[in-house]
Amino acid sequence: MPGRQTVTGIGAVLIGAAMQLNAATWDMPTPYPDATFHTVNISQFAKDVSESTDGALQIKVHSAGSLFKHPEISKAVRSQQVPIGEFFLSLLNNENPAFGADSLPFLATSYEDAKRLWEAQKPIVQKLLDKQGMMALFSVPWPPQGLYTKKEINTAGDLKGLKFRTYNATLEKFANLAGAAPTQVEVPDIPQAFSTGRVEAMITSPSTGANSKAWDFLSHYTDIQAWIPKNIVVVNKRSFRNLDKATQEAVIAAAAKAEARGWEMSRDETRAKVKILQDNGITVVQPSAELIGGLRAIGKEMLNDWKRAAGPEGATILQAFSK
Ligand code: PCA
Repeated sequence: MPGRQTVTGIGAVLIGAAMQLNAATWDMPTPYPDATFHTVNISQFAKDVSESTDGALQIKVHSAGSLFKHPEISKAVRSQQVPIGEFFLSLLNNENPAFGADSLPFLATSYEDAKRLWEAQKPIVQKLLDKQGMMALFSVPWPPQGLYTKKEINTAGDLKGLKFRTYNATLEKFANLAGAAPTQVEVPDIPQAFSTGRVEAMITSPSTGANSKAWDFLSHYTDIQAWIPKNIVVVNKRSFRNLDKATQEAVIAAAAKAEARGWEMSRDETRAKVKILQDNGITVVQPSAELIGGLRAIGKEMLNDWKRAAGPEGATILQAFSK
């Protein structure tokens, strides 16, 4: 038996060596810090891929814009500088408004609606990414977006003149229409932007507010639940095709799990993070009817502009969404 043991041992070593030869490591840039639930979900995705491929594919997550800055991530995947990456889907609104449907104010404000919107958007997003040599793996929503300020906000008019932190062109437009002064700031830079007075108000999720320790620099959270934007994880198609069939299938299976898990995490976040805001002294306010009325009027104008810009693709999305 010792002899046989040895053969098995050598065999195992050879198989191990062969696997090492075929093993790939994928660098994956992501924009948000490690504690963000999206990043936690992606780390689990990477772990699932590693386990289900017996280490043949390792995904190394580079969080918080450490490998590529957020606006560069989609381009880095497109040009195959990296095989995989995560970004805020509606950042691509400038390339095609279809990407930005989930950042339109008051179009989809519940998780059920957000899910339907994603189903409506997905075929078109996939087609547009495909033209750029990319493929969507999964998409996960942020909790509903709320309003953070240093004072009570009772009407849309109260936003006039505020230095407003934004994260994409759609929110920038919203801020402009509200008469505020928009400035683009990435999540890791939020605390500094507030503490240096560059900005004094923002619209984002309870997650990002709590993770940024918003109580250090502002006092009010108004729960306007204005939209439910998503992150997306994409792969470069050539990189994906370079994987063997079994590994491709493992990636797709782990992605499906990550999408389901991410939507659940997002729902749980909403309650948990609003409570953290409250526990740390932020005044959590339900919006007045007047405030919501004013913000909805801005949303209506933005939807009309979007419809014009998004053409037939936009119409297809809205039609599928309202079914
Ligand atoms: N957090 C990210 C995107 C949306 C959100 O809730 C941000 O504030 O940039």
